[in-house]
Amino acid sequence: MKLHLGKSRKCLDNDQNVPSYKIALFGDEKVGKSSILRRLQKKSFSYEYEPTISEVYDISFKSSDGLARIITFFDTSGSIECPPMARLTMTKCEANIVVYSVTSKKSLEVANRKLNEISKTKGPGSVCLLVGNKSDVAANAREVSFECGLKYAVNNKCAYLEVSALKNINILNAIDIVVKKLVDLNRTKKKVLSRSKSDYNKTNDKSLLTYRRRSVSLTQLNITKQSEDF
Ligand SMILES: Nc1nc2c(ncn2[C@@H]2O[C@H](COP(=O)(O)OP(=O)(O)OP(=O)(O)O)[C@@H](O)[C@H]2O)c(=O)[nH]1
Ligand SMILES: [Mg+2]
Repeated sequence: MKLHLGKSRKCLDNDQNVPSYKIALFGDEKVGKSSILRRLQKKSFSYEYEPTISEVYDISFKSSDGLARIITFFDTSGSIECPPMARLTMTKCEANIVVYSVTSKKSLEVANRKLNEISKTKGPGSVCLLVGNKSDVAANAREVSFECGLKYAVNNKCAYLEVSALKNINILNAIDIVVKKLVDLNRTKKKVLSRSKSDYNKTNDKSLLTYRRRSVSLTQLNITKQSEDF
């Protein structure tokens, strides 16, 4: 599977046909959310830690289906809690990625709470991915096994992947999984919409007439009632 990161949004702005998605990253502080985005955007890594307040990046992403898409990533703060802001970001984004670090059991608990919040805010069936970052660390530095992370993902009914921003392992795959899910969801939505449209067209005109007649008589009733009030 070959995945690419292409031109920046500025180069693609005029192309109306480029589909776009909004994806947010949530998770405890220092789990590596910004490092994952840095890996995607700049293809680099830094050991330095700079806490994020709130950042938005437009990144052009060519997924395994060969299509380029512009993805607006919302990088959130792991240390500053602002539930209304977080809910707003969750709502406006089509997909949410929740990151924990395999070196911190506490960060998995934080991720679990976020997944619950996302499910409550977005409803069941929203596109969500649980990501265990820092998979490059030595076995004795791990606090969370692959299986343990998977259990949390299964309980929360979301996709799951271990990644490393440092070693560039599974970063593009993670985004590809999310994009695929979004494409599938949009396809299903379109199918349902066109099916309900054709069902509507198939319903005989009689019922439409009855409905119109009823609405007329209701309007008349209203008028009568109003005139009674005077
Ligand atoms: N070993 C290892 N260290 C990583 C990896 N990703 C990030 N780090 C380090 O973890 C620290 C925190 O990374 P950030 O990307 O700033 O974490 P964050 O989740 O954005 O943190 P906040 O902005 O505070 O929420 C930095 O020192 C990174 O160098 C990784 O894949 N492996
Ligand atoms: Mg950050």
